[in-house]
Amino acid sequence: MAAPVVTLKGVGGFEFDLPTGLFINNEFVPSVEGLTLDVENPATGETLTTIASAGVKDVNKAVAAAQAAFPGWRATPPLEKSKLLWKLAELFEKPENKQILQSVDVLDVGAPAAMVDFTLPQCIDNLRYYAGWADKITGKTLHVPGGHAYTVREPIGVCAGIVPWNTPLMIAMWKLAPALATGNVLILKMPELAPLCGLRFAQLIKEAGFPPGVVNIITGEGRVAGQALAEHKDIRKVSFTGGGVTGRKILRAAADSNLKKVTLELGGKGPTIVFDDAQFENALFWAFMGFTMHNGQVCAAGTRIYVQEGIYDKFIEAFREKLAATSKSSKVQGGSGAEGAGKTPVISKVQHEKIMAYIESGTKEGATLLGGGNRIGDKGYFVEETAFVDVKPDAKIMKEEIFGPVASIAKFKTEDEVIAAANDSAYGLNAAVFSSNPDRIRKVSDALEVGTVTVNYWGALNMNTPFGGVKESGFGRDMGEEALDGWTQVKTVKQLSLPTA
Ligand code: TXE
Repeated sequence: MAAPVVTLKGVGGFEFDLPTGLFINNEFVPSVEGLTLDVENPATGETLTTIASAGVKDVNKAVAAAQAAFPGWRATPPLEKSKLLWKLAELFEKPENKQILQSVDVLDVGAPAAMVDFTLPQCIDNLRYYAGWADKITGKTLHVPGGHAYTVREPIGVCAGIVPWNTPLMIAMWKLAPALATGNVLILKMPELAPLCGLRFAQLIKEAGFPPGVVNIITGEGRVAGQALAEHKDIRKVSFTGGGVTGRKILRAAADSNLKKVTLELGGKGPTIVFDDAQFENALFWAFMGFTMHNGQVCAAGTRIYVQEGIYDKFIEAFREKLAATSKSSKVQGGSGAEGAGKTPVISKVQHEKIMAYIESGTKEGATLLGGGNRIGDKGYFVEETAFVDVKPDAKIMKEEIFGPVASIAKFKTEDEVIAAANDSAYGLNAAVFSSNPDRIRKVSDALEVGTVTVNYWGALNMNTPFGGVKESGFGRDMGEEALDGWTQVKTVKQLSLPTA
């Protein structure tokens, strides 16, 4: 039995159909136990639609489908894999598909237009980049006493990708493209708060011609479907992007089941460091963008801003003006996020309440509010861009990932002082450094305990540069050649040279 199809209204009011089922073996099916999930529009708080929600039996079905598909996909010639990935990229590019994919991220994520304009091309680049890798997965030839050895990089088998809600389409493609290029089969678990893009790109997977079972896409609750994937004995690898609490649960489940391979990208508390010798307007632009982009619901958000004393007063004044200007326009346009214009909402009531509680804690712990700090409107989940100054190093808003548009600003004197402050964090995903002194840039970049440093800009995502964290930001890399390590395992073959008879 096929799952029902619903009709939704996209940005600008056009109508499109979307299947509501679990995508297993290239078919959309309802949950075996009849489980369903309501999907909310965060701009209004209203239910957008109801879709299937995977239970344990559905996860088992998806794993069985993937297992059956693995031998065939593994044996598929690399260039055939490339062609299918390339075809999927072409389908993403078709205007009608583009419009739907971007609309669903606006509908259930509440994503701003600027964000979907960035993420969709990123998805396409990723698919093409890894299409190019499919026939370049090579090993090494090594000399051993009395013979030789070689290594091959093999697929891991049935893998799972667990996707977060902030940029679900883009992060799903970060997992799908390298997983398939290296010969794995995949079950993608879309986030319960923003699952709709998964239903649309599932249709495109089928249209591109991927064999049944190679990609299975399930929607459902993390504590049920996600946990079942993490515990499954026949899944050999989980690639997870999300919060630290959930990341730890997945590691525990892997340890308690079959010791599956796990890679984790768990967000951060990125430092933005502005030296006196930085180009002022450039630094101001990126520092502001770094914590406001997508309402700060970005793992790489630059939410700790350190400014050197020589320009501190001028920088703070300019920052205050920017906040005031944004807040004014937010109030005029508040509530229009669903149409993709003006201020957009944060993902959910829970996230909104969490952000407001952090803002309250900032004032309670003695920081000074520079601007923002208020909820916008009484419908949906909108909040003003907010910044605090004089934030103490151990304040909650300086230490914890808020995942909202809240920046904590502090003054510093010396390079060594700011390096110590920037590294005084459990996280280590990324940092941004603003300076015009090459020696200083080199010294500070070397000393920062993070996976990525950007210099004189913020925002670290290109398909050919590896992205991931150190410390409690996790381990493993998305994008770049390095992501291939997480989707392959190395086999060594050794051979003695026997004397010829
Ligand atoms: O994410 P979860 P939540 C951070 C951010 C945010 C916090 C909590 O600080 O405020 O995490 O967000 C699935 N086993 N990030 O709770 O739970 C879930 O269904 C397996 C940073 O919404 O991490 C979804 O698909 N899977 C992050 C995915 O995990 C489980 C982006 C992410 O949800 C599961 C998002 C379980 N037991 C939040 N429980 C980043 N790194 O960018 C849930 N899931």
